[in-house]
Amino acid sequence: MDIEKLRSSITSFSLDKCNKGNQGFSRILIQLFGFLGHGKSAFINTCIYVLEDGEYDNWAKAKEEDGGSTTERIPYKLTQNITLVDNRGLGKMDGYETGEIFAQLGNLIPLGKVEWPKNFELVDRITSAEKTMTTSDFIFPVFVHSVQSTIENEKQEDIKKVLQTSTRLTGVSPIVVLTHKSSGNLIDTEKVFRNMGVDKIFSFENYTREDHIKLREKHKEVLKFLHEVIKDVRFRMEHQPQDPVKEILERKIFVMNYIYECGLKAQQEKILKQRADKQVQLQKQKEKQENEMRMQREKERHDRDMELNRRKEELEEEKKRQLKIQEDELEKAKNKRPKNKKKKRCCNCF
Ligand SMILES: Nc1nc2c(ncn2[C@@H]2O[C@H](COP(=O)(O)OP(=O)(O)OP(=O)(O)O)[C@@H](O)[C@H]2O)c(=O)[nH]1
Ligand SMILES: [Mg+2]
Repeated sequence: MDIEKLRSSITSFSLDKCNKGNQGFSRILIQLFGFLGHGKSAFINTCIYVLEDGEYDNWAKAKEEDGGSTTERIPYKLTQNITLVDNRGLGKMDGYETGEIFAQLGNLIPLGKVEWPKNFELVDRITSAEKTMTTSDFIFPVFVHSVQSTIENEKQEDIKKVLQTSTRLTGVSPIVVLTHKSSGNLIDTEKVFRNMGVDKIFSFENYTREDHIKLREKHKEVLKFLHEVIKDVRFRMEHQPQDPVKEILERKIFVMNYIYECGLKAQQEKILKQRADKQVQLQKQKEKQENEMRMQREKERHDRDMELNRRKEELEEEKKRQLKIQEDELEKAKNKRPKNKKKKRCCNCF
């Protein structure tokens, strides 16, 4: 399909025109998620720029020198039936952040400011958002990842789990969008995602404030991406009858269980960590005591040796002193011998 045909099939797409009707949905909500700063907002700008084909603008507030990162869930209407949602980026992938991501993906918390929860606060937010929950959004998850960032083995497992959980939650396998296509390791990153079981991968060099010269291939790739989303939605609408109200309830139960399990796991990990810390502490105490005892023994041995040496020296001294006394007495005795005997002998000589 050429660019114009792709564009018109996207702009004219309507859920009402699906074979089995809209089944209660009024729009496709393409939910972008992924790590902080990987180009989610820039990708939204790219999609709007390509579809409107007018002047470039930083609609989704992609990070610029004076701008910050996205902290709100903001919807951007692309066509009458397609809306993109810029979700808050993941910093790390702990249970709380992923819980928050699934609540966002499941449309269980309202659009707007997003605070990362520190505890079960998320459950309260989901519960209080119940009345305002929109059931008429067909959720389509899209994971955005920059090829400039290498994915270590440990992170691969985390991402894989998040992608699998997103599929179970939404019923749709997330499409992976790779950004910074020309300035990172595209082939290896694609391979990593393929190994995770992802089969739909699109790679882009996003249009940015600095570089937004319109390129036919880039335009076409973006349109192909949107067209793929529509094809997937059509397929699911046709082959898996939908019940939006039931689905959102199921998503709610799923996310609540997920948060509960994460909380439980975090508590178990905390207890295990406390036990391990205690073990380390006891081991340190034992080592300290053993060290002290060893030092005490060494000190005692040293003191004993010193005492022995001292006594030995004293004995030596005493011995020397006795010897000296004996010598002195001998000398004295020698000196006391009568002198006349000698004289007599001398007289005889004369
Ligand atoms: N050259 C180039 N720059 C990009 C690309 N994608 C994003 N950027 C730039 O990378 C920076 C971060 O992109 P954002 O779109 O703000 O990232 P984000 O995922 O929305 O970030 P958070 O909102 O913090 O989660 C911005 O300066 C973008 O202009 C790309 O494909 N190529
Ligand atoms: Mg952003």
